[in-house]
Amino acid sequence: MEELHGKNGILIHHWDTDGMCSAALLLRELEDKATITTFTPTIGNYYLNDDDIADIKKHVVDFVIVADMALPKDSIDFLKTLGDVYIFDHHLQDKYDINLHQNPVIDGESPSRYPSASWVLGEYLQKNPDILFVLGALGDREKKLLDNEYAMKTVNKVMKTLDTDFDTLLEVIGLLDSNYKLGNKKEVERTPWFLMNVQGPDRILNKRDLEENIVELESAIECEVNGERTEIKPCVLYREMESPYNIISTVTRKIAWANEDKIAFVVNEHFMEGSIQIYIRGPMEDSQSMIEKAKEKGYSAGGKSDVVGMVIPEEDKKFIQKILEMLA
Ligand SMILES: [Mn+2]
Repeated sequence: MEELHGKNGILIHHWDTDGMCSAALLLRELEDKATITTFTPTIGNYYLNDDDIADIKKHVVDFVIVADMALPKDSIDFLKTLGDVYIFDHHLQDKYDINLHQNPVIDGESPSRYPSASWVLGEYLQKNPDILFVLGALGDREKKLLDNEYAMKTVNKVMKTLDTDFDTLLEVIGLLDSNYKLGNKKEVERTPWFLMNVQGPDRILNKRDLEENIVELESAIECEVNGERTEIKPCVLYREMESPYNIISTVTRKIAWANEDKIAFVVNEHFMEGSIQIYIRGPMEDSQSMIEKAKEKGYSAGGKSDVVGMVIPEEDKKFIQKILEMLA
């Protein structure tokens, strides 16, 4: 990446562990050779909104790097007006006409060969696999990474060198992801600068503010799980959250696991401004048609047979009722 030396750039990264580790790998490479500002989009949005664009425009840059985020075409078109654009990613997305779009998965490589953006970057920069590589992959796949024989070979090697184990690294992921769960965008943007100097798990495990985050998150989750809820139909437990944190998936899972014959239906209007998060978990007959219904309306939605997650605009609160009616 010698063409970037002596230049000014903005580094846009995903807010999760993989995004921060990928940004840290880039900082290690460029920090003393280029002037770099780290930036994460409004947490929860997989595109650049007007606030993000206004913030980015405050910086005069020659180049933009996007790490671990599949931004839509109009966001990329905006970034191209600022300077040269580089993307390092592993999500499925269209190939863009930019300076460099390094994404082996869209070039036909198997996603199991590239479990994280940190993996893509480490290979691109020709670095030996290290803690940042491994944390990125573990953050994105968690325990599912254990089934990826190819990746685990490298992970095991790195863990051996660092004298650590899988469960300890999962704890590290929990600590690193606590910032975005609390909605702390500034801290997410600062973390790659800390991670670039990390060689093993200890400094992260001993970082006091992260420990405090976990205590705060756990007590908020506890409050929500034990909070008031309505039995809407014999099979549905409905909970309207009060927390401003991004903990809806954990809260829903805990309610569902404690009530196995019921469907946990949880909504939160307090995490994303202007939007409502919805999470549904339990024995559903047709989760796919709910996902389709949301997508038809242009809302972001996804899930599996027993889990559905979606984000809807607050103007369309009625949509919650429609989804509830679809449950037996
Ligand atoms: Mn990723």
